Amino acid sequence: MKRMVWAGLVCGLAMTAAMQMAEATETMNERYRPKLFKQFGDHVNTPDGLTQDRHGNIYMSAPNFVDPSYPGAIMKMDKRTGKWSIFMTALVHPETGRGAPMGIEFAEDGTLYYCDNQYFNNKNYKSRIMRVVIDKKGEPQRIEPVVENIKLANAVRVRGNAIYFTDTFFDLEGKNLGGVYRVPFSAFSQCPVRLLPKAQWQQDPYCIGVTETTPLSHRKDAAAADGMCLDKEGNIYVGNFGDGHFYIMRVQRDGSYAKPETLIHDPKIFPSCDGICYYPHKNWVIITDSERNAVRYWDIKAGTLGLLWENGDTDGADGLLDQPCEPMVWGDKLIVVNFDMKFPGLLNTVNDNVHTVSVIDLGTGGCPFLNLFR
Ligand SMILES: [Ca+2]
Ligand SMILES: [Ca+2]
Ligand SMILES: [Ca+2]
Repeated sequence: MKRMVWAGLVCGLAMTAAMQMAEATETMNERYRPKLFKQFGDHVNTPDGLTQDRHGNIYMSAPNFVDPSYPGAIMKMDKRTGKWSIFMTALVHPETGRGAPMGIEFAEDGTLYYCDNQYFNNKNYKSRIMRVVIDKKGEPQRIEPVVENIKLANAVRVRGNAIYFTDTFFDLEGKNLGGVYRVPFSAFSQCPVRLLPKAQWQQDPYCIGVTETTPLSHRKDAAAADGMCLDKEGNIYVGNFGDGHFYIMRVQRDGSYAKPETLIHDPKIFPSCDGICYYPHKNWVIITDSERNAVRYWDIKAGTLGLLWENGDTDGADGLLDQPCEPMVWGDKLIVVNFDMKFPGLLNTVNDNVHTVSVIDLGTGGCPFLNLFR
């Protein structure tokens, strides 16, 4: 009898604690409830990457994998009018006949760089980093490859005199590796740089870090390095798509980078890292979790993982997350693109025909539109 009373009491206490926690989480979340920022027609059926120019205009890539009858394109939203238009269609790869822009970012000189992810068309090193030369009026003039021989070019960042990008698959026997690359502008001033084949990654002067995925049993996804960003000190953050393993690469005094060091590897809490971005005001790295329809953040100073929002399976018409991929701080808002291209084991079950971008109000204290700490 006594035991039963104790059991009841303990159970009651646990329930109260759980309810309080649920309430606390609910309160925290409601402030960050995503709203619909933009819904596209089928010409943008698989949106992915995000960036902004110095005026705060938004650019979003659409590789259009789900319905390839539409070309890969980069869309632009004019900040002043809020109107979206096609900025450019992506350069088609001569062998695959497709252009598939993913990660995008502007250099300070106004050149736009983007990842051309050919891996879903051809796994044999067809992906590239592309450069879009833009004229004084802001119109694209020409597109050319600057780095070739990539497996799956995913995220790109531009900092100082170099570009940084991730390659999500190495496809080497027995290990599920992905990499972080740094290529200085000077290396492609005359002609494109070619990376070494992955079997020789240790000799590749441009490979500055390697990450490894331990596939989860419910997903069996070996995808490694996906999202990447830098903080204001120049440290690099990178996370794996397949298992959420999240790393820092600390910048050294001579400007080189230390090997990736684990910050979080706990797939029960955080099982998939897609895009990440830096939020200077709070010194956070904002992270999308593709499996759980969640936006998380790494608080750099506290060394803790937090949750901004998560929701169940949805088509996204109400602005909720539908397999979020790239996040971007834009003024006092967080813009989140919804990839909506299901892989086994993700919450997202349907590549529905509602193609959306979400917005989360960060409250006061966003960052300037020209965000050099992307
Ligand atoms: Ca990505
Ligand atoms: Ca959707
Ligand atoms: Ca969906």
